[in-house]
Amino acid sequence: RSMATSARKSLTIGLIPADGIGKEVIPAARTAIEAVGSDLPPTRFVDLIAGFETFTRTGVALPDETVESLQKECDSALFGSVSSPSKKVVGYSSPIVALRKKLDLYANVRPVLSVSPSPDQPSAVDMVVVRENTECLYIKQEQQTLGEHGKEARATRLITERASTRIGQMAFELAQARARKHLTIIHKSNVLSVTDGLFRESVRAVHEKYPDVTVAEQLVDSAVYRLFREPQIYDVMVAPNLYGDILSDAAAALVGSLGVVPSVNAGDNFVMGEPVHGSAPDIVGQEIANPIASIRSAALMLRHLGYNKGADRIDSAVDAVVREGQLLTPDLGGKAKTSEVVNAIVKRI
Ligand code: GGG
Repeated sequence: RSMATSARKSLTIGLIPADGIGKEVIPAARTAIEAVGSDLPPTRFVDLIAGFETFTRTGVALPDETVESLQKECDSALFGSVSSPSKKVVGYSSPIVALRKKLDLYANVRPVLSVSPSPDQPSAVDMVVVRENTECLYIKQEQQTLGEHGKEARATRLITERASTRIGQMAFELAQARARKHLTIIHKSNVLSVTDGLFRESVRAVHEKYPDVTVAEQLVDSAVYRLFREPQIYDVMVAPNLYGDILSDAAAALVGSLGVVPSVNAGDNFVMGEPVHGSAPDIVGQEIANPIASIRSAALMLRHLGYNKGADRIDSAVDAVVREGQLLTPDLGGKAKTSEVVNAIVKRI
């Protein structure tokens, strides 16, 4: 789905690197967009802050100014990665989860695509995970109480017909636009018959509008198994938030590294590119973070805005660099620095 480009005389993109390697890879994505030049309208970037580091410095993880700028002056955005602590920190709440909700970016679209040995050969792995982005356990309603046998913790899982229907609609539209036109609904309704049952039934109800699309269902556990045994059976997968998060990270293993998988957080009026990988504190500052996931997220964001030519130029340049195999970061078995990969991609754009 793309947002019309015709009315846009200029393009304003918010950049939110956030934490860890986000600060290394979002500048790389900006460089790639700048290299596209005249295939885009005059483009302006707005530097914005959010993240755990922002929280430790200012006491706020997602400043109002960031949200306001995105809502009022930006056409789209790129988000890097966030390092939320695993233990509760009073006053802190994940800014990316909040941002997706505040901007109503209800779909996280994650294409998982391997680069074929030559441009005329098909990719061995070519699927899209469509993850519902606003509910499930990510509404973060958790409580701990003291029970008869010690501490007890509970989390509320929210699944609504509205959110499941609109993510289903997005997934069917994506499937319809692809060659295989096949959608797999991921759930666990044999155990969670009420919540996952509603998700499954709501997505299924959209099918009648897309008769060309074939539909299958898969329990999430067996979906992970089949993902590794026979990835070619999948085309578009649609899943509630948590399953989609886990499945898309797992699927990244099929294409070499989490460092190459892009995503967009998409709503009806705004799109925000975001690499699927996290903030990778173990490699921060070493100049070896793979910039490809962010650069491809920029391409995906441009595609969503309707700038297919610019997006194609970026993706083809990345494909060429990966195919040549000379300049790859360590996650892909190479020795190149982030900046060397960026320079090689920019030269080919
Ligand atoms: N770009 C994806 C990302 O930052 N992943 C890390 C993640 O999921 N963090 C959740 C959080 O810290 O709120």
